[in-house]
Amino acid sequence: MKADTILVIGANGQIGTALLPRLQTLYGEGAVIATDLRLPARQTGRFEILDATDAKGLAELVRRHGITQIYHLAAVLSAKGEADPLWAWNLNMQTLLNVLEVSRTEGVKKVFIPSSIAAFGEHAPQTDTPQNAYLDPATVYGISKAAGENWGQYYVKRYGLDVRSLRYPGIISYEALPGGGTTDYAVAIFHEAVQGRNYECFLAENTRLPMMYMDDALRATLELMEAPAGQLTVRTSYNLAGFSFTPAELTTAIRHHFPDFSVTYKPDFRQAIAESWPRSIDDSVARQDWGWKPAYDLNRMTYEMIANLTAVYGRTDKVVETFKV
Ligand code: AKB
Repeated sequence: MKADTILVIGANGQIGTALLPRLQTLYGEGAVIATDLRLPARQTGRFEILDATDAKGLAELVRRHGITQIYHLAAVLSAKGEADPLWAWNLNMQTLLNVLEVSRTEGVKKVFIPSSIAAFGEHAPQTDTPQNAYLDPATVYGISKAAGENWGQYYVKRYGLDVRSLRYPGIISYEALPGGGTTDYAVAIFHEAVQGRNYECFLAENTRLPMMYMDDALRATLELMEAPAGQLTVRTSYNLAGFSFTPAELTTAIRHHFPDFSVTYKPDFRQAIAESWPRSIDDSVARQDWGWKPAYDLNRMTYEMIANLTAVYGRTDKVVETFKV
């Protein structure tokens, strides 16, 4: 157990819900303060209501608990952000700047800020997109991620704050639903299949995107946060890869378990977002700097998702709400 006090912002989201128990195991339940806009359906450990756009409230909480590390996971994702771009920009940037500033003024030792494959746009090579590819994102979410990466690096260089970041691919998990992303189909499809229903996909069947199973995403996050600072050559955000697939390939993998499962395709505005993103990612710098290596492929992830969601839907106290975009 380590003598750090950890603040998780956006603890009720897809990543926060899965990361929280890992941090509690690593640092001790009492050392992790989970926060979000509202209380979670099921609470374990210490939880406080926090609106991270409120700089004063955030600073008061950081001081009161003597926070030494922050995981800032609150954000409006790609598809939802397009419905109200200025709101999404303000929320994503205000919360990020509040986190960086409170960390600088209150002596927080380490900060994790997620970036995304959404930071890339049409001028990045779409296959094996390299670490230093040009960033011209097509969505307001991607613009906020590209700007956020640079703000993180600025705080490292100007103030010596230890800010670390990963460009997450689409993350697939059973613990909580993603909310408003373009890769959400890859989670929604499992919920339908496990409940014996067919699925209507909002992306075209041959749309290839980089994805990752939550277990790998959590391990990458914690390994990056544990890595000696001197080994980190990237202070914007590290490229991170798991595996890539299309909706058609995912359907085939699911049909291995549920042969009657079928998918129809009705691409909507999210198709253009997906087409602006990489198809696969070159994460060799992460592998070299801090030893990153994914453990899951498409088939192993599919098996885990089906096994875990079967258990979830088999329960009477369902922990997953109906899937909404
Ligand atoms: C989204 O689809 O917006 C996110 C992401 C790839 O960052 N899952």
